[in-house]
Parts: sequence; C-alpha cells; structure tokens
Amino acid sequence: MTVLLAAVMLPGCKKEKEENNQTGLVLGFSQIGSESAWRIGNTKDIEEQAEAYGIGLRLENANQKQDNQIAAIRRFIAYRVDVIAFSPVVEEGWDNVLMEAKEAGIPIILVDRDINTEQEGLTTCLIGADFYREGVQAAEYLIRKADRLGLEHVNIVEIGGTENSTPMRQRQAGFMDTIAGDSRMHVLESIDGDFLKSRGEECMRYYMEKYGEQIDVVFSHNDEMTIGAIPEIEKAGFKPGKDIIIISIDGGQEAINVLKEGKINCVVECTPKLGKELMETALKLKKGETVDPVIHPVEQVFSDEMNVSQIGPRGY
Ligand code: GZL
Repeated sequence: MTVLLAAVMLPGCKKEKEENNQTGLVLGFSQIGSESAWRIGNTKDIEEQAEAYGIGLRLENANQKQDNQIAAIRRFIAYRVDVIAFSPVVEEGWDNVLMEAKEAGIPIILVDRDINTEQEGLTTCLIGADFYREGVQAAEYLIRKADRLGLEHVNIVEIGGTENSTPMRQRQAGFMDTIAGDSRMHVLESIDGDFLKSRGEECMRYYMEKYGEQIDVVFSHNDEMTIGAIPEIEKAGFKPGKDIIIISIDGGQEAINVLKEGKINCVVECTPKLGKELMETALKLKKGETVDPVIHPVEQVFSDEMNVSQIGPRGY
C-alpha cells in the first residue's frame, strides 16, 4: 500500500525515453496533463517525433497543476538537459523558474501556449496555434451562418477554456472582437469550462436551466467541453446543430464524427501535431543557431458549409 500511495502521490508522471538518443540532445518537456484528446494527441506526437529525430526525451505530466510544471522544470535544470520545453497551463507565474533556467544556460521553448512576463529573454520561441485567429474564424463562421439563416437576433453562450490560459484569452478575444460590429450578436453569459468534458456538461446544464430556448449559439473553446455539453442540450429537448448552433475548436476525431452527424455545425482546427517543429527547433538551439520567435502551424475550419463526408481521419 505504501508503494502504491507513493506512486499516486508523486507529482505527475514521468517518461524518460533516452535509450534512442542518437543526437546527444536531451530534451525536458513539461506537459500540462491529459485533459483532452488534443492534449493526449500532442503528447503522442512529441514522443513519436523525439523517437524519429533520435532525441532523448524526459517528459513529465503535470496533471493540470502549475506547481508540478515548475517542479519538473527544476528537475530538468538539475539533470542538466540541453533544452527545456513546456506548455504553460496559465500565462502568469513563470519568471522565477525561467530565470533559473536562463542562469543555468538552458534554452526554453514554449509549446502550444504562451506566458505573460515583463522579463526579456526568458524564452527562445513559441511553437503553437494562432488562438486569436481561431476565435476570429469561429465568429466569421457564425456571421455567415446568421446571414444564411436570416437571423436578426442571435443569443450566444460561451463555454471558455482554462481561465488565464493563452487559448482561452485569445480565442475569446478573437471571437468577441469579430462579433462586436454585428448588432445581431448578443453574448448572454460566459463561464469557465477548464477544457474538461465534465465541466462542459455542467456549464451546459446550467445554461439550459437558466436560458433554455433563448439560446441560439454555443461557442465552446474545445471539443472536450462541446462533447460534454451536447447530451445536456438533448436532455432539455433541443436538437444540437439544428435548434442551437454549436461551434467548437480543436478538430479531434470525436468532434468531427459529431459534426458529420449534424450535431456540431463548425469545428475550428487546432492541430496538436507540434512535435516535428519542436525537435527541429531544439536541434537548432543545441547547435547555437537562431530560431524563429513564433512558429504557427497551418490550420483549417471544418463546418456544415462543406461536404463533411470528405473529412479524413484526424489522428487525435
Ligand atoms: C490548444 C490547447 C488546448 C486545447 C484543449 O492549443 O492548449 O488545451 O484546445 C487543451 O483541448 O486542453
């Protein structure tokens, strides 16, 4: 029991795959957690690409806790890895540990999400989506949909991602900035769903009880929360995708399947496949080469405006 308890209590879980290290490069990666299909796909891609590039990977899962990420980064410093990369669960609170990495001469790569700091030179680059643009694309789809349906008044409820995270802040900003000029659009309420399926369900149950048939649109910051929300809409007697327009972000297989069923109207892609760019950037840093400060992957929008049966396997 003691051994079991120790295993459960350890902060996050660690995976050290250094046996295939043909490049002599050891990369420490602090991953946020396993909260969504997106996150699981991101971890899988990073592990696969480390294998493909012959890079030694020390990956730690922080179970959604910033303290666990900070502790992991400190372990990477102590282990003297060549490069540290991480996906910051929230934007603030990283200055001290990143200063320690800088003093140790270990470069930092931000993957997926960004940090908010006054300090210069704490990180080398950000490899991740343009979340603001994802929010804009979600709103642009809604405006086109409202035009097509001839809607004159559109009530929107928002299920936001993890509070103070880059995707939550920027997806919301992109969406709200884009609908701001459209007098038909009205946001009834926005609540934090933490990118979790269970919270998406809770948020939608609350919204259906409070607003019911007033709701015309659900804007959800990720597929996990959207998948959790849909049964609550149906339990309340409404047809998702028909009575209520459903807009989601990520583009994982499960959400695309629901899009094909007609219960989601639009899924903005946010690819988790950032591993190749991460490995190439880490190798450049080890050689002392300069790297691009921001690397955005190319992404697309899937919606009921297209022949959704043509959408191929998503891989996450
Ligand atoms: C986006 C990523 C978000 C996903 C969620 O790049 O940070 O975190 O949209 C995940 O599914 O939890």
